[in-house]
Amino acid sequence: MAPAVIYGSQIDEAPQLLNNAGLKDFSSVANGSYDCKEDYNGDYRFAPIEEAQVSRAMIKRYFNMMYERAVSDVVIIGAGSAGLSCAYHLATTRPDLKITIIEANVAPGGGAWLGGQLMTPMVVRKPADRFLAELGVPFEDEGPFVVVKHAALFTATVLARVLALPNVVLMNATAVEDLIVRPDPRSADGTGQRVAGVVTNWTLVALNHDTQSCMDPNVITAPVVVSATGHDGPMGAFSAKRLVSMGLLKELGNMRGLDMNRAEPAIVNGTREVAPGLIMTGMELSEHDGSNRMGPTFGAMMASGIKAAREAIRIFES
Ligand code: 48N
Repeated sequence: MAPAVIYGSQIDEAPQLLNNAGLKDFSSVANGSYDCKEDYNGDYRFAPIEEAQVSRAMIKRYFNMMYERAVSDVVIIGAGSAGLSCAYHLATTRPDLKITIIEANVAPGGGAWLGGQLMTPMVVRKPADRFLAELGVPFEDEGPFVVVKHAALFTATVLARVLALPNVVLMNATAVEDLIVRPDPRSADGTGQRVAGVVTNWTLVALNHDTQSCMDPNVITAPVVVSATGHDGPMGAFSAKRLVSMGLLKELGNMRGLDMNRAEPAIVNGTREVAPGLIMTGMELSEHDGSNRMGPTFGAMMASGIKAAREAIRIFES
């Protein structure tokens, strides 16, 4: 008996699936009236499936995405508050751009799941509250600043908004372990380099290069890279440190002590293209420039991310 069209994907194990599901044929599945039942009184029944269908549903989508995003317009390294704010502003302002976010952790969000020292409320100084309003994140107004009742409310909201945008893809549990560089045609003496993409690997591999023989990486090319890798963590300040080791930055500025009033404008106003093709945003910039840290207030991360997006647009439009 030739297997019927399998709902959702063609697999050649159809007879086994019929047998596993106790079905005579797939007509009930193919026309959507399949044998399932939302009954919470002890008779909840799922539509039948063959394990291979699950694998193929994931493999088809993920590797098509990897194939398509091997050439991206913008790569954002780091899905913390700065990287996600950049992704949101860039993707909504320029829906034509293919934006690929690379995040080392399984869970995106960086340090923005808590307000500070396990406390959950998130403080955002005005005027950065305007970004919260744009996202639809509720907050309590305290005059010069606002408070989001739980940091996760901001982070989950901006993450959801970003992932719903058709021109954004997120590769989490994936680390950027190097930068792609090319000769910079704009350099005065022709010896300059410009960043032209990223070198990636599964994070667990990237963290274990000294415990196993090298597993070679993957590459994603992009004319603009935005680095938002933060100031601490297993790979914090990744691009700032790599710029030093590759000779594109003389030395790290190293983050200074906490001064909220000085730190937040310094990070926002300092957000820029720190090397040809590489824009730096968020707390990574404090390591690059030697600016102060601001501690448990997140408005600068949002505004710096937005500025990084505008810098990327400037590059595309120049
Ligand atoms: O949240 P972070 O660490 O970084 P930002 O800049 O988005 O936000 C910083 C903010 O959370 C603060 O530190 C606050 C304001 N405190 C300031 C203070 O004074 O202490 O997110 C960076 C993300 C993380 O999710 C990392 O996992 C990821 O970047 N990451 C990487 N992803 C891919 N490849 C890498 N090499 C890499 N390195 C870091």
